[in-house]
Amino acid sequence: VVDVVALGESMVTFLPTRPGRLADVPSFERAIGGAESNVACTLAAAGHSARWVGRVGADGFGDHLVETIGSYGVDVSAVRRDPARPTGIYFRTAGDRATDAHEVAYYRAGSAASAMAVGNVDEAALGACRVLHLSGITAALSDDCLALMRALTAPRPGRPLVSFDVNFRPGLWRDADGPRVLLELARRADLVFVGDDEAREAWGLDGGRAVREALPEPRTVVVKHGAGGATAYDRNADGTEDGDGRATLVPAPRVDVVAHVGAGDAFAAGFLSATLRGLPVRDRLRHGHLMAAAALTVPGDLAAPPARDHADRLTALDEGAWG
Ligand code: KDG
Repeated sequence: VVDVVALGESMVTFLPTRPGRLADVPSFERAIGGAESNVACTLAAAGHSARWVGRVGADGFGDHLVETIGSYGVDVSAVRRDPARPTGIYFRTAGDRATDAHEVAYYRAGSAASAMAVGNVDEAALGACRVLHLSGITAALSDDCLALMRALTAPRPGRPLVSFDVNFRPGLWRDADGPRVLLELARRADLVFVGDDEAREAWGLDGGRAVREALPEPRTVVVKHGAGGATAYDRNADGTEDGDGRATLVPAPRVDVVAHVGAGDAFAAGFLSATLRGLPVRDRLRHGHLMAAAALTVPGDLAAPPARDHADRLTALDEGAWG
């Protein structure tokens, strides 16, 4: 039984070598992206067993993804190669450090990953795990991918803990259905991550309490407030919520942001790592923030997470150190 299985599209990412509009950037550096494999890589780097289930082309970019993600210690044996479809790629601009406003150009329509479907993913590889990590991006890729997401989030005996990062990407949804579909999938998960900006944009919901009210089913809902920290609504076994129904808000450490990309994935990885270790909700949030801080201070998606004993010492600091 592996700790975490993450399913989703990974892409070769092209990061700009200088700031500016996409139209003006003269050259790019190759990196890897993919929200779900980012979570798997960070968890593997943090000492957990992790598997990525995905589909890439039978091309050099596909080789690069499988080899690089594998080099983090992630099990890539269930990744399928599609001889008829290419590996998705995307280009991005550096973006604004404060607001994260940036441009993205995706070349992923008709990608190998968009052909993932019930029936062509390795079912055995998706079982036998403690956590199955998914994101709303997959649901936007194609009708087959959406059907797969519905199957994976359906209630069934022996289901692992289903973790769902909403990851609303307006540019990927082919119609106006995205927000409704994302809400439907989130309600079927056990653990949901969502930014308060996403909740506002997708669902018109303002603030964590409104999000929790719209998502009463998942055991845990984590609402992220960017630099303002994150709030977890976590139900106890008796149906009550931690702190007599109050939420647990943990402020984020202040960091000198290089790029926001990948921070949400790192946060999810830190929260999941602490969840797998049975830590209390405050420490799960703190571990999320520490891994996000590492990702915020590098240009690409992935940063080396702090060593476990170091992270444990930092999360054990008193409230004063955490603002
Ligand atoms: O979370 C980082 C991702 O946005 C990036 O790696 C690309 O998965 C990606 C997406 O579809 O936006």
